[in-house]
Amino acid sequence: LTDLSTKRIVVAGLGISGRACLRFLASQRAQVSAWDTREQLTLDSEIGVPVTLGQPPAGFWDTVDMLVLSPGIALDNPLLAPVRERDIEILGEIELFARFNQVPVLGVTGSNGKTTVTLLTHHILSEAGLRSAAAGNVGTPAVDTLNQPLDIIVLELSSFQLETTSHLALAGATILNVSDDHLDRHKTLAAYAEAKQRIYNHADHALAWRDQQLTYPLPLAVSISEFGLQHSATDFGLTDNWITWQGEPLVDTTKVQLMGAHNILNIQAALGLAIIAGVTPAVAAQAVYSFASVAHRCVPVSQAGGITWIDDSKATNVGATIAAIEGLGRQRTGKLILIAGGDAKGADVTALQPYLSDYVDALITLGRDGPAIAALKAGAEQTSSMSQAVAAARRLAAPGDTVLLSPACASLDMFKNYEHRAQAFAQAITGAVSC
Ligand code: UMA
Ligand code: ADP
Repeated sequence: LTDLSTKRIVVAGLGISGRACLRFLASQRAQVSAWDTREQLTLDSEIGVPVTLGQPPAGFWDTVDMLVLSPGIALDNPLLAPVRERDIEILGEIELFARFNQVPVLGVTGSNGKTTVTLLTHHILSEAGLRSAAAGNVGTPAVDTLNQPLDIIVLELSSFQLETTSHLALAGATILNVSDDHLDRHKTLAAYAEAKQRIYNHADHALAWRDQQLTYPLPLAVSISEFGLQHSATDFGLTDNWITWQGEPLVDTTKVQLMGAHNILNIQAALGLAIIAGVTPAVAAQAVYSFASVAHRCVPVSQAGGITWIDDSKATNVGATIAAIEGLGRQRTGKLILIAGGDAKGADVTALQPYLSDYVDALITLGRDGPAIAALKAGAEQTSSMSQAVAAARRLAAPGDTVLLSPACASLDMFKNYEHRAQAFAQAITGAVSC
């Protein structure tokens, strides 16, 4: 399974994941070449192996044993038809990692909260004195952790990565939640949830959210712990602002740095994973207090004009925006003004409607699916740039009010990525206030 020196391997996709695979495969002395389906690709550094761009030439696949597919390339991409016809093994970077890894691994998936839970778990494990690494969808390729001196690895796993993974052994695994996302690629919620379920295939222990059946392993064979915002005498619960574990108070939620009810669930999940890894509940709890919010996830970025400006640019789906609106809306004193819109990736945005009416005082939209979101609330203002959206918010807001950027959409129709969108938001705030 792990001798690759006789294999002829194509790595598809020359991004972060593909390049890491190329480096790893070279270290295994495999015969490797690279392929990117884009016709035009400017390579910013030396790849070191033959590179094919666009449609491969005739006979290309005849001499290939294995295809390592980047997560950004869909399994049903028509260019992969000859690969399937020839029965060439298709796997992803995480599967490659799984076949070589010797270190215990914790796995995190879900529609929202993956990065927060991955980084928080890693923080708790590090504070407990373990040599831990956070890798996977969070940004550091999993294969880059191979052969490092580590005690434990926390892997953030996207549905795209799980689709091409079959042997990933996990000491603990969680599906945090499942809501509409990436339906442009997975087509149905059922197919998307099925990809996420793969995280439990070789897991020793599962952590599931009491409020959502889709987060439980099917069949319910592995041992399971539960988290949720209810009282619980046996697992994680919430009583009088305290996160409890087996009925005992563990974390005072009024003293943590993360905002919103959704982050209470995230903290419970991270505590659960750390406990599975052998950290004592008391040590894990102490570490939670020193964890700061992750940038672009419901984080206040300015008080300009006496207004609280909140950057939740990473809210790239409806579920994340609902969590932000509900969390901030419940505790608001002034008006809540929402800026939303972008590329909804095929999702139905109408689920936002009740939250827009209950908690949002004014709605400003932008981007490709801005009109569909604007249609959900009377008086919504449609704009065509971030600076226009922020200027509109500035006009509507008074000191004491909150302006929330939580787009419910991907950013790629207008920006390079969600960080770029957040940067445009921050710059526009400075511009709007100095006008
Ligand atoms: N490419 C093709 N054909 C395609 C699509 C892409 O050839 O149809 C090529 C591109 O030309 C480019 C390369 O593939 O050269 C890009 O590969 P990629 O899209 O798989 O992205 P990477 O740079 O390898 O980054 C990936 C993850 N990206 C995706 O899943 C889209 C990163 O997650 C992850 O951090 C990284 O591996 C390391 O594991 C990003 C992401 O957006 C953050 N993830 C999605 C999300 O969180 O919602 C799932
Ligand atoms: P992911 O890695 O799954 O995208 P992040 O931690 O990066 O998750 O958060 C992405 C977005 O989802 C942010 O807008 C954040 O505020 C929101 N979010 C985080 N955790 C949850 C949760 N448990 N439920 C709903 N939304 C959440």
